[in-house]
Amino acid sequence: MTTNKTVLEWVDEIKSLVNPDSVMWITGDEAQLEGLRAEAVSTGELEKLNEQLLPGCYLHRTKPNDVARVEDRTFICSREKENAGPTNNWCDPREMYKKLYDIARGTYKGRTMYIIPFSMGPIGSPLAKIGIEITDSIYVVLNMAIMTRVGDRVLEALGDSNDWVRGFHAKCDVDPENRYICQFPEDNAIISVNSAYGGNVLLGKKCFALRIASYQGWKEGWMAEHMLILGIENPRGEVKYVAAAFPSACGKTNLAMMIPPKYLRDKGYKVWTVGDDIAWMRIGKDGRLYAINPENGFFGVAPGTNAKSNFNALESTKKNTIFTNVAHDLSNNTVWWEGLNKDLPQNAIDWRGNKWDASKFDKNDKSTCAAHPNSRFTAPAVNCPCISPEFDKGEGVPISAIIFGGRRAKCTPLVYQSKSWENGVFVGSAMASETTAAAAGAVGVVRRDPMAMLPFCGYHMGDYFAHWLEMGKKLGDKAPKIFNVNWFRTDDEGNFMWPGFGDNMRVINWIIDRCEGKADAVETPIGFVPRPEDIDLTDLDMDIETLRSILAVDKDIWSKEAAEIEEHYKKFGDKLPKELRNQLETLKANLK
Ligand code: OXD
Ligand code: MN
Repeated sequence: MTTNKTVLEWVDEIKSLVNPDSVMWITGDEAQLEGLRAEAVSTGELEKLNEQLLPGCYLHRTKPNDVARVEDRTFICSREKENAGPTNNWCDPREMYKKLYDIARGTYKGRTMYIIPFSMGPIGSPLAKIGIEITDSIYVVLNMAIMTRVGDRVLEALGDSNDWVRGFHAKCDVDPENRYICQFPEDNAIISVNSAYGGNVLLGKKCFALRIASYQGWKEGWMAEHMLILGIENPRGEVKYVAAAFPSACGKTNLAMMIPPKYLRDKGYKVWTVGDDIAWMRIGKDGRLYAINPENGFFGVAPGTNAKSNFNALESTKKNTIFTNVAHDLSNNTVWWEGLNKDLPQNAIDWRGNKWDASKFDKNDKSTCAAHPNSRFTAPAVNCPCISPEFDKGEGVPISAIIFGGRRAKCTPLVYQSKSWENGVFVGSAMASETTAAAAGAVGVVRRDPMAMLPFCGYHMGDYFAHWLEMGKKLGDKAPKIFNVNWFRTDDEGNFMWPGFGDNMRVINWIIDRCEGKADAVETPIGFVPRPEDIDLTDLDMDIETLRSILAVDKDIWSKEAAEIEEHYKKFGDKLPKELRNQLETLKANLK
């Protein structure tokens, strides 16, 4: 426990609001967590999986109405509406506190109130921050114990400080009509009610590490970004780090854990995972940008994960993992999901808890799936075979390149380098992805998702762009170089033209060579694009003409793109930094 008055007062306030039967402080002791696992198994909240095949692993099912983040019920409750900006839902904080307290009042009756002290980032790291989550869900406690560092050590590190984030979660009746995920940036506070699904209730993740932290970063001069962090070791043993932001469904976890092609492995290239979802970045003493992954585990999408698509992610899930909404294979008490392998389980329970009929499975009809398309694994980062030796150190890793990307069938080339930091911020601000058949709604619709932060920026996005520009000024010539990639160019029949997965390493190598001034490129209206011969195609069944075509920048397509960016920019009004408007004008002029 703690003597920190700010903590004790808040805990008392929430306790008298929710009226629990009992209170438990999470200490971080394994024995305490083991007791909670046993309790959750006894109530059916968790099912214990095969101890030989999946030691320490459990299965959980959420309510069918509670399977994903809910952007339409997520609010940034800044005091002034203007500060939430045009891309967030906003509500007056006084009104929202009242509404949420009314919803949560008395709802812990008959339940335990768990108090979880947690650190985002290695405890004591200068880049780490502390939070406390109160919850009535054992599932939340056990997931937070994987995704963050929890327990007494955190309270010791906090001491008497008031610099911590208040996270309050109440499951209530898991009623979608009264579900709210609210951030109060000026109060360092988060309240989440009526959900029990990961992204809405593991408050350290999107709510704190992105929405609240992006606001803190703006005020304190650092950056909280929706980025993976990857280390690439060359045969001389030198490791260079890149951070990359892609919208959902663009393969962030895959890139974070990729396995290089054999010819590169044979030469001695290695890949190290620092993070797969979030990067906190600060300027270090030497003036470079340093990044940590504030998380301690992976909350990854299960469907599509297999030994070929992401061997390292699959390995990470083999022990001490919590699976949510995947199928339960009763033949050996393990788990299964679409894309794991071709052996459809013949004796399985689907994610809704019903017997699954493999003979009715149609891969184009989501309603016949055994696992929910957004089913997840919560796996400890230490399980990952390629976890970086720097992961736990806390000093952060120096970032050489920042990579943006999205899913674009025709427009964006395989890779290009921006012409400057400002130009790179422009590229990030215009980032977009085309919807796939995997998501609800029309296919091929372009969704603008600046820096992949659209649902995660805790303040006005115009101010966020200005903050990026400001960071670039501070970094000067030590700033990482900014690139854009697109693994998803298609031919006229709609087939992907680039193999992706581990072969993306060929592109990453060009990026690193560019950072070191070693690789060639040609200047185009949008930035520097490699010549086809600059990308190493060793052992790849791809002709140079195909590569040339996916590196091409089509002026007509880009003129339409510039017009769309102009439209996209309108919503930021006066807050759009003039540097970005100038960048757009320069692009238009370059395309003439
Ligand atoms: C995630 C997301 O779950 O970005 O990481 O939606
Ligand atoms: Mn994410």
